Amino acid sequence: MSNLPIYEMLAQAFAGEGVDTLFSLIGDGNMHWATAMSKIDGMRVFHARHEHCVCGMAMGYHSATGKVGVATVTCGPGVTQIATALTTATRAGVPMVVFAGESPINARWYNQALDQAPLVTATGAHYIRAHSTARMYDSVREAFYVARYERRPAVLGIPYDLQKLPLPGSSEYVSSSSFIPETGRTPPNPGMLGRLVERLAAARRPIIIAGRGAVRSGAQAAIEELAEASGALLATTLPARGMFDHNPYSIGVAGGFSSEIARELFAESDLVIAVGASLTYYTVDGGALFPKAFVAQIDERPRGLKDGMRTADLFVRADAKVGAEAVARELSRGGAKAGFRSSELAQRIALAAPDTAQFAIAPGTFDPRHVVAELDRVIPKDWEMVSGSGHSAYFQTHMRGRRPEQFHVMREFGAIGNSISIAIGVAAAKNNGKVVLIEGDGSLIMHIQELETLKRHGLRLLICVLNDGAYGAEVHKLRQDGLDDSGAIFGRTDLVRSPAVSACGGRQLRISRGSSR
Ligand SMILES: Cc1ncc(C[n+]2csc(CCOP(=O)(O)OP(=O)(O)O)c2C)c(N)n1
Ligand SMILES: [Mg+2]
Repeated sequence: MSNLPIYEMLAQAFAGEGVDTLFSLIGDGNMHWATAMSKIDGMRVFHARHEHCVCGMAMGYHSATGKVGVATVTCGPGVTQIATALTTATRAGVPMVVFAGESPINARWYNQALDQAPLVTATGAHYIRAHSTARMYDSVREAFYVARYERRPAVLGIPYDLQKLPLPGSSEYVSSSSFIPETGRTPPNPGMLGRLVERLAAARRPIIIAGRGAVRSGAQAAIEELAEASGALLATTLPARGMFDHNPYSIGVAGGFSSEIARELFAESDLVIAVGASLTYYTVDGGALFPKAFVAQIDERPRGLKDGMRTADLFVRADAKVGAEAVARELSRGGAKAGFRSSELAQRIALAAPDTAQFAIAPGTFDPRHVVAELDRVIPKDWEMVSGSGHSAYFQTHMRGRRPEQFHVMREFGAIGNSISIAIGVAAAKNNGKVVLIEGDGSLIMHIQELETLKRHGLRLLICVLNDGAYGAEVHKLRQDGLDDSGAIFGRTDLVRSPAVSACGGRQLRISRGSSR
């Protein structure tokens, strides 16, 4: 039997998983463990102001590092606060472990008692009731294993009276990493590969869409070569945006955020190949983006039915890089072809404005397209960029020459209010002052208290607020349905004078029409 209390041993187990950064908000359920964590050599602990944001920061930290994000909240009300963050992380495939206490198992009554498991599992996260003192290490390992292997959040619920008992037995902690199956990259089935090559050889207007799977697999060069050999145009999903910006045949983001010329070219396409892209509802714009195309998918985990729609007509199960290389190799036997490509088209793509819609610009305000173009000009290309929510996030997709690995976006659950904490997680990971958050005003203000966290921890973050004084996305929808839009218009908050902004001591720069800077 070890003399140390379980909470100490649990902190050691987290360190054994390679955890070096923790986002925390403490209460009864986690304060012993969180304090033990803070004493571990080299551990960085960030104390936030809302549990939702504690998780958001861990999600941003994962996005910036690829490591499992780790957050801690107290039992009961700490856990009820994180339902939105857990769902967002589940939908975005974020590996995260949340250490949550549980109410004391031996107490007759405890005001914060709550059956946490159904709440957590409803979000799609994994819940572990760690009630066996003998199996505490197994519970930590299971949490990290699920997070890493299934790419989703896991919540550890440990009654806090148990945390104070001594750990029975004194075995060494063995990290979950050693249990993750090493299988190497998946090669394609030759028969399916042959069918895809045949389709591609016959296609006149092919377009390849690369997704997050292509980013993870390092498939960019292989996809560009395949596109060149087959005369295909290149596009990406929103999370993979920027991958082909340097390529003259890149048409940017596929889906609801597509540019006008991308929509036109997709509409003509006879073959779309998705590589490492799951073809969500948004990527295919609800099925409206490429109505004439035969669709093929190269993916480690092809799915026939996704978001209520048929995803593709032909599936090749393969790693994105190995799959793209194999198709290019087979195709090259027939020689390169022009496909969709011509120098005239490259010129049209180069000159096309992403969005030429005409709308009135109210006096004293800017056209958001011009604002984003100017931000693109002045913000160095190597900065990490965190995307906000609301309709203003669309304009940000017009920025060019920024790597997808440095673009942080988690929109799958459609919740606003996440991006400030995601950005803080990225800033904590990078710690270099080269992080920008571009966010809507409604979403930012939802969790603006985290400016204080930024200040207290001395983190540097540039926040650009597209302040239309409204829940702009909702204004559009209300007007479309002929409803009164006043419930979505709150007016432009004076961020310069706002107590939250001045309390954080941040520098504010209000840019309005006619100002010189
Ligand atoms: C948590 C949550 N609450 C409400 C909504 C509904 N909603 C969607 S977009 C939006 C407006 C966002 O406003 P803002 O951040 O200012 O961005 P804008 O659309 O104005 O650019 C709202 C309220 C939501 N998606 N998530
Ligand atoms: Mg707004």
